[in-house]
Amino acid sequence: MSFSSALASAKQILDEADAITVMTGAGISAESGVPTFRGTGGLWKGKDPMTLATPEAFFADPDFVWEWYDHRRAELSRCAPNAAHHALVQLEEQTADFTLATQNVDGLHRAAGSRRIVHLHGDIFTVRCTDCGNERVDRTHGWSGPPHCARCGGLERPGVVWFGEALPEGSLEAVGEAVGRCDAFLIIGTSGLVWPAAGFAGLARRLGRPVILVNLEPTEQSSLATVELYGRAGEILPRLISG
Ligand code: BJW
Ligand code: ZN
Repeated sequence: MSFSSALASAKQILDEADAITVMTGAGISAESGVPTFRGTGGLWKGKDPMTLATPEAFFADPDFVWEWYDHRRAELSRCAPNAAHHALVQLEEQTADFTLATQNVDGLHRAAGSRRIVHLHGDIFTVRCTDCGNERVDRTHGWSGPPHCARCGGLERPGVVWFGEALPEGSLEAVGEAVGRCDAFLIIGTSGLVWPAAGFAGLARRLGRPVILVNLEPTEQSSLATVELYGRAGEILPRLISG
């Protein structure tokens, strides 16, 4: 199928849908200057994720892990939503039942104006006490050493979901229900390698819902897609979601 006929099919699916569920990954923020995790130039390039994104790594060396997150928070504070984030705000406005499930922790969907968001992997700008669980929003950076809780003095950690950790309470149920109700499932900019988020494409497919996939290149989930659109999300989404 040519790109233009795939685009026309995908547009028709979205136009006819009363309920749409979207799953985004790091690729949607790439054109905002946020590095993805995997691949050339990715955040994991030359690094072992297990030394940075597990609770064991954090408790073994909180200074090292916080240094990495502080650096990313500083970089992110200079990034703004791109045309793909904005297109999803428009899609939300024109859709009666809309859910945006994101694996991203960068806050760019919220900054663009999306409202019905489920953050499956947390939020890099929240900080949580490892002793009393108190959570707070903190957009500052340039820290020297890990922060500590104002309530109990405990060590604070980034409010993100690391490997081996459960996803935020109720988040999987919310996305599962949204997939169950949807007339179209749109997957944007994710390698589809990280579970349980990766499982929703298969669920949509098993339920017979059309699956539209937008990515730079084929992914683990391409075989599940009804329509595949390859290219930059920031270029494809405004064409897919117009007027
Ligand atoms: C573009 C583009 C452009 C680029 N336009 N596209 C087997 C089965 C099931 C589970 C497992 C399993 N083996 C191991 C597990 C568990 C594990 C897992 O999935 N591991 C896999 C790696 C194998 N999962 C977990 O541990 C999860 N928890 C869990 O399972 O808990 C069980 C439990 C239950 C009850 C109690 C206790 C435990 C948690 C997963 C947490 C993931 N966390 C991270 C880090 C977040 C914090 C941080 O940011 O530092 O989340 S890992 C990282 O990967 C991050 C991302 O959200 C996630 C997904 O990455 P994403 O978004 O797909 O990015 P990339 O880089 O992979 O891909 C980018 C894509 O964009 C590419 O395809 C590009 O082509 C594309 N692209 N530019 C369009 N302009
Ligand atoms: Zn505390």
